[in-house]
Order: sequence, then structure tokens, then C-alpha cells
Amino acid sequence: MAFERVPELYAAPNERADLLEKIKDMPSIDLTPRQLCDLELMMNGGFAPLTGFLGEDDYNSVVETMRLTSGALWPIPIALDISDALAETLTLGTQAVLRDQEGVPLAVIDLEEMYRPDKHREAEMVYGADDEAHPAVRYLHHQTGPVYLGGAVTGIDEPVHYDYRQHRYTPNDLRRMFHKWGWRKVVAFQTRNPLHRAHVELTVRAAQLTEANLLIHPVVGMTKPGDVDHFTRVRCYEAVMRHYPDQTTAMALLHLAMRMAGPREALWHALIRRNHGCTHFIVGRDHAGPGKNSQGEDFYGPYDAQEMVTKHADEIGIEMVPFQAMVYVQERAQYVPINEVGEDETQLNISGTELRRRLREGLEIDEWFSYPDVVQELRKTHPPRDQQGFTLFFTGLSGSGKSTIANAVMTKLLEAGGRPVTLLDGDVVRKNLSSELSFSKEHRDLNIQRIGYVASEITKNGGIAICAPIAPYKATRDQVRDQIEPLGGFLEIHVATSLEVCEGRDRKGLYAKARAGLIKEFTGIDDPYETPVHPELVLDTDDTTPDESAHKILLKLESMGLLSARTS
Ligand code: PPS
Repeated sequence: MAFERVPELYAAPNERADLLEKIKDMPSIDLTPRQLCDLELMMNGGFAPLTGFLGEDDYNSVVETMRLTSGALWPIPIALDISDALAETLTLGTQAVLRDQEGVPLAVIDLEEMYRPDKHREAEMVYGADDEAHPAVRYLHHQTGPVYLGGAVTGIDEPVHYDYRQHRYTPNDLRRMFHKWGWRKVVAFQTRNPLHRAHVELTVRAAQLTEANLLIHPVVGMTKPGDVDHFTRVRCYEAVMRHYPDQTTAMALLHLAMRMAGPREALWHALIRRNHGCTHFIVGRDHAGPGKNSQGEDFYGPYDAQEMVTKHADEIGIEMVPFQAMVYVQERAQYVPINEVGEDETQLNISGTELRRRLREGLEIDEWFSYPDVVQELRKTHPPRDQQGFTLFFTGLSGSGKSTIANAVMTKLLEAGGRPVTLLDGDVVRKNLSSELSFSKEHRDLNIQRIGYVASEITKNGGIAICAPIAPYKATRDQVRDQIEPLGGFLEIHVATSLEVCEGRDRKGLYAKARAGLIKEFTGIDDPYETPVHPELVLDTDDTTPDESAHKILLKLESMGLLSARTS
């Protein structure tokens, strides 16, 4: 007996050749990473019954009622958003080719409808609030194009993935495998986080309860901004898989772009897992929750998602397995659902924030919490603070002493060793990276953005970047901070030598020239310097030698955990 296939949208082999000929005359639409995720699942049947991007009636119906106009349940609007400029070049009634970011043609869309969505209503209805603290609402208002395109899709090729091909399975791949293995009941577990013992206990219990096999089905398309990167997560999943009972559990990656839409998302996830051939789906506490809103409250109640799935239980074609959070009970040396913990028992748990703190500080992570091989993977990408990269970002007037102090501190860091050090001095950058730039506001900003970009790459890769430009504008300095802080350490160091002292020194004779009008837009003379508001350090060079300043910086680095005590 053959397995039951979910319909795919790919052209048959003979049509595919024709289509490749025809696309030569079609306009192209280059897809964003999120659209690529949507297209992939649409083409491979993960989004069945969708046969294309939603037209206006379907879109309105999904937004308002969570149903397509056909009546089928579908909670998340999937339209192809484009810019006004692109919309003007497209003609309804014709076709366009959908390409990936390298220009590879993936599908053809029939240009059936173009319409302008009411994004405020979409935010209210789909995400529960028009509040930009919600990542999907922020995306909707800042990244989603103003025009939506609807039309049937014919697939040409699957999007190419170079990473973890051995773990990627389409819905029909999984259906075929389940059939071959004789897995008649399969319970799916959705995740966007590394898995620890509590997850394994929870999923094994769910499988036992339903007498089903288990599919660990992590999302690797797009998850919540700030999540652990998927390379690290997949290595953790590979490690965790070794801890499941043999032959009972499989793992497959899902190239989904999550919306973090809580209850609607849970329903969507259930439908997607049904399409992947699963019979059961685990929904835990706060499923696909986006965190706090701008008032500091949760967007959704902790069990809203379970209620939503329950409400539609008889038509989703997959059974929900609701689950309580699992906690470790010290006295029993065992994990149990939180509602089964006795009053006199001690429950232990390590929150995500606490885990990140322990990783950052290189502290122990108990074996009751996670597996040593998972922790080892996490430590590789989350080294302790004193092994992470950082940026020293000096700012101050010309002649304030930035370069001298930067050189002094660089020498001390090189003496200490351990991390590569790069100095991006203002003058040196102007000669190399930014030789074509002037000192207009626009060009100064560009100069600082370039320095920020290079420093962010160095920091990300565990090195030390020492930047010493004037960087007179606060907004640009803040941009650099925002870019670097998530990747490692960032110290803004204001070299606060006064204009009088700088001008008095005038080592390069530039102040005299600026006063004489020979140099225009000179910082402090006829161009502003915006004093840093909350720098990590302010250095006063009037009564401090460069060597002392360098020491102050090392002490600050140590207090921030960025240097081990021995270095300073
Ligand atoms: S900025 O504003 O951050 O892009 O400036 P920066 O790249 O650090 O370049 C500052 C050096 O260029 C010389 N110079 C000027 N500085 C300020 N304003 C004007 N108009 C100007 N023209 C040339 C000056 O030598 C600066 O070097 P430092 O080391 O700061 O003295």
C-alpha cells in the first residue's frame, strides 16, 4: 500500500522545461528570506491547502475569521508583499518568476490580484495588538511592502540549502519514511530553542501517553530575533537525539518563518505538522509567545494557544497533546509536570536568562538541567565573557589624545595576548577605508558606519577592535553600539580633553587653519561635537598620562568581565 501524499505545487518534469523557456520573458520578483520560507512550504505541501499567495478575499477572510473563502481553516495570512515601485512594473493577468537571493528561479506566480492591505487591522486581528513590541508587527510595519500580490504558484525547483541537508525532509519525504518504518502514530514537537533534559522528558512522556513515535521538528527558517542561531541549535539537537530511546525518535528541520503569533501560530503549526504526516502535536505553555508588549505585559495568556487548538480540534486533522511545563523535583531526582509537584517538594529550574548568564560567566551548568554534550555545543558559541570579542570605541575632538591612548591600550592588550587586536585609528581609516570621504555630516556618518561594520565583524569573531575616530554625532555612535553589543563587549570611551586644550596643543596645526578659514567643517570650530551621554568611561587627559588612561580602561574591561583578572 502506498503512503498518502500531500499535494505539491511543482510543475511536472515535461512542464518544467517549458516553464524554464517561458520565464526568460517574465518580470522577476526577488524574494526576501521570509518569502522564501513561505514559498518553500507552499510548494512542498507544508502549507496545504494553499495553492498560491492569498488574493484579497482570502486574505480578508483569513485575517477576520482564520479561514480561507473555501471555509478551510488557515490562521496566518500568506501574501506576497512587494514595493510600490515593483507593483508599477507588473501587469495583472500575466506571470512573474520568483527568484531566490542569488537569482535562481524557483517558481512562477500568476499575477491575479494586487491590493493594499490595512496593516493596522492585520496587526490587531492576527497578532492581537498593533504594538511594535511584537516582532511580527514590527516586521509588518517596517519590512513588509505596501502592496500584496495574490496568485497561484507553480514550482520549478526546491530552494537550495547548503546547511544540514541530511536533516531536511519535505512533508512527503516524512510521510514516505513514516510509512516505510511503520510509524502509524507520530507526535511532533515544535521548537526554536536548544533542547535540554526537561524537553526530552516532556517529549518522551508525550510519546508514551499517545503510544506514538516522536518527531523532533525544530524550526530553522526564521525564529524570534535574538534566538540562538540555528547552526548551534542543530548541533545541540544532534547531541540530544543520542539521549532518546533507540528507534523511537526522528528529527527533521522545518524551514518555516515563524510569526510568534501565539494561539493562531499554534493552530498553524498543528496544520503544518498534519501536512507532514504527523498524527499528534505537542502544545505547551505559551506556545510561540512573542514576549512582553510595550506595557510590559504578555501578549497572550499562557494557555490561550492550547484553548485555540482545542476549539478547532475536530477539523484540524491532528490531535493536540497539551503539556504542562516540566520541572525537576530535587527530592525525587526526577522531572515531573509542574502541576504534579507536591507542596513540600523542591522544584528546580534554570530559566533561559539564567542559562545565558552561566554561559557568559563560564559557570557550571548542572547535569540535572542539561546533557554535557549539549552544554559543550552551547559553550562553543557562547564563550565566557573573557573569551568574547569586544570593541573599544574612542570618541573625542581632534588632538584630544584618542590615538595615543588607543595605542597604549593596544600594546597592553597585545602583551596580555589571547585575542587578536585591530586598531582602526581615525587618520588611518581615512587613508584606507574612507579615502574618498569628506567631513560633511553625511560622509562622517558613513565613515563611522564603516568603522562600526568592521569592528562588529572583528567582535563577532572573538577579536578586539580599537576604534579612534572623532565620531562627533551621538546618533551614529548609538547605531554602532546597537550593532556591536549583541555580538560581544562594547565600550564607548570619551576622551574629554577640552577644546581649549586641544587647540592649545594643535599638534597638526589644523585648528589654526580652521580658525583662518582654510579648513571648513572642523569639529569644535565650525562643526558640532555632541558630548556622549552615557559612555562607559570618560578620560580626562589634563591630569592623567596615557599610561594611566590605558590602565583605567583595562580595569573597566575587567569589571565588565571582558578580561580575566590576570590580564589587568
Ligand atoms: S569623523 O568625524 O569621525 O569622521 O572624523 P575622523 O575620521 O576621525 O577624522 C578626523 C581626522 O581628520 C583630520 N581632519 C579633520 N577633523 C575634523 N574636522 C575636519 N574638518 C577635519 N579635516 C581633517 C584630523 O586630523 C582628525 O584626526 P585626529 O586624529 O582626530 O586629530
